[in-house]
Amino acid sequence: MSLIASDHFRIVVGLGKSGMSLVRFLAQQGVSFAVADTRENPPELATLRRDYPQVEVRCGELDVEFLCRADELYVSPGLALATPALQAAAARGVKLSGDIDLFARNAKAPIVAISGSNAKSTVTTLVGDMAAAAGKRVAVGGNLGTPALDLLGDDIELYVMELSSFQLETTNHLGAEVATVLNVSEDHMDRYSGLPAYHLAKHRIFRGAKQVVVNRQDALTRPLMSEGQPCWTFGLSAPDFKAFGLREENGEKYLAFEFQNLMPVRELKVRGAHNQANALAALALGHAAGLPFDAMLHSLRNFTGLEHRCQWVRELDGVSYYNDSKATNVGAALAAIEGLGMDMAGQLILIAGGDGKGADFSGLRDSVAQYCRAVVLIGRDADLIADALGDAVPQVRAGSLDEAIALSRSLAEPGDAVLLSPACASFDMFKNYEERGQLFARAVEALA
Ligand code: UMA
Ligand code: ADP
Repeated sequence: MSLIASDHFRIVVGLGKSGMSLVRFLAQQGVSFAVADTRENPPELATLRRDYPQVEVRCGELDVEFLCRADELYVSPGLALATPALQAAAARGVKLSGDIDLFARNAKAPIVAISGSNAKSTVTTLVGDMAAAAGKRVAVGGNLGTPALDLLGDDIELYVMELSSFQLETTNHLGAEVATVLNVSEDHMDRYSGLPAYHLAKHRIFRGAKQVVVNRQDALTRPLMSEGQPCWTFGLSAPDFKAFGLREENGEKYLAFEFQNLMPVRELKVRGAHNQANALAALALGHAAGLPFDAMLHSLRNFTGLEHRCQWVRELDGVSYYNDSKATNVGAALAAIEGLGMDMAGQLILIAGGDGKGADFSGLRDSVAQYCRAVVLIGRDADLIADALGDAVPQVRAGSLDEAIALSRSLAEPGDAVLLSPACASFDMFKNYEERGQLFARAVEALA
């Protein structure tokens, strides 16, 4: 039975992927609802008209009177709650909610909930793999892949959910079995008033959580108001009680839990210190969710990483090329620069730039100075990055990604690596980060 009131009227605001999953869910429950979207032609309009012709849909500027007909609005993560029409409706007593709230109310199996500025998709995928290796019927999605409501099923034994700050803004209660904010660094500063507002949104993930996982190296990942739940930690230092970390013994570095070495780090296929942290985070979450170590270690040994995340493309003239197009903020690029930089004898040629989303790039300066031979800048915010880096390292500009690759090749020396890790969104030059990464990989593969 669904936990959804049948006498309420609801409006789904936003008709993209998550909006369409709401439509399917609400229609299946047989409750009455309408749809609104600020766009004249939202992506799922044709599907809605074809499959649910009876549902009223309003496109274009949001009409407050129309919104106020609802008891509850399910707002797309793509729309800021600060949108004036939504605020006006809320002021008149309309409840603001989202797909994750509905999902949480209707999920019958435990939820592993994962947020953070970076590494969400990697850790979510890893925990999903671990659960599958342990023989669980697991559903994986949320901000990554399948929208939350489309995952619901009576036979599911575990949900592994990637949740963005946008989704968490409208999540009033989650009640996860275990929840984590993997790390917090500036992102989406074009949507939030500053880091505190962004941080606050992320921490809604802990509402009603039975257990929490905290990053020992990032104090901003600790729940603001602990409800006294069991707390597991992860970090690159040696672990203590209820902790996952790295321990070195006889010249060998291990992933370790408390005082037990689990597996040598060299058996991981993914590169860089940041990926070791990701493996430890996944172990902590899996352990809290009751997964056995043998299955978790089996998946870790086989995990080759996700596309566009520090992905090795090829080696040419002694230079390795890495596609880290998913690094759409400063924190992500820093992790890749430090993670790879620490692990290699040569230096990095960094290709960065794009749409900076209002970020402060000065945080890149020290690591770029330490690990990069040169930086090749592309895209709309190239000047902002150039100013922030100052004279830390030689810089050149490129008018296209192809030119950036050619310049990087000419700057690199044997033993170096060329790293596309833009610290920016891609929308000024590409359809999305996937297109940026694919074009990079294709151009690099074509180098003769
Ligand atoms: N939009 C409008 N008017 C509207 C509604 C949306 O202009 O009325 C615009 C906004 O610019 C918005 C964009 O359309 O950013 C997309 O909104 P949507 O409602 O069409 O989005 P969905 O297709 O439902 O996708 C959303 C998530 N998108 C965002 O949070 C922006 C997807 O995350 C998520 O996979 C999907 O729900 C299923 O849960 C994407 C994302 O970019 C991958 N997430 C951000 C990130 O990872 O950094 C947070
Ligand atoms: P998200 O889903 O949060 O965007 P991804 O797993 O897709 O996270 O990784 C995005 C980028 O974040 C990677 O390309 C890499 O540059 C960076 N990254 C990976 N692991 C970490 C980490 N542990 N800390 C900070 N940044 C990371």
